Amino acid sequence: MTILNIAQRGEAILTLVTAPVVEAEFSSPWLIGLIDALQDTMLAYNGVGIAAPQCYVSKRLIIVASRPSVRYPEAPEMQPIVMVNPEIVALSEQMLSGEEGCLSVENERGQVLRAETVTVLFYSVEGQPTELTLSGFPARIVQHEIDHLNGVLFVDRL
Ligand code: K3U
Ligand code: ZN
Repeated sequence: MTILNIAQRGEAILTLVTAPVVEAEFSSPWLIGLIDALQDTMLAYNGVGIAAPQCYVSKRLIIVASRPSVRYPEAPEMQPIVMVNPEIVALSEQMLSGEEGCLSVENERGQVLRAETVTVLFYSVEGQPTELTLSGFPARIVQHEIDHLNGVLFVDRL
């Protein structure tokens, strides 16, 4: 098990637009090891998502792992989904405000307006493309994590 350090608000790494994972990196031991370590780190810090730049790796890679909790009792239980080079290809016009927190912003939560439904195109660790439509809390997590890939924190949206 590898627990990585989490960058905190104010650190430059969290403000960068990250680089795509390139073809030669798919299925590589480096990428597989990074995904394992991100997953271990997300679980260790009780997160429902994580993005590579939060762990000082400026690459377009996120994990989304919705589950019900006291704050989000209606959230669906999902197996963690690894998304390499995720791109939002459609957003609903319907917007929803909901509470967010972040492992990179200690002791702050806020209401953020997000699209209720998103369609996201992403690649698996092997480079297999998938398009997925998510609504509600999982859609919120995807938008929050893709923001991290573009150097944006939820507090920038308050
Ligand atoms: O808000 C958090 C939470 C933890 C357990 C159950 C429900 C919520 C912890 S913060 C979190 O999980 C972020 C992860 C981060 F920092 F990597 F982005 C993801 C997130 C939480 C809430 C809304 C949207 C995204
Ligand atoms: Zn975050």
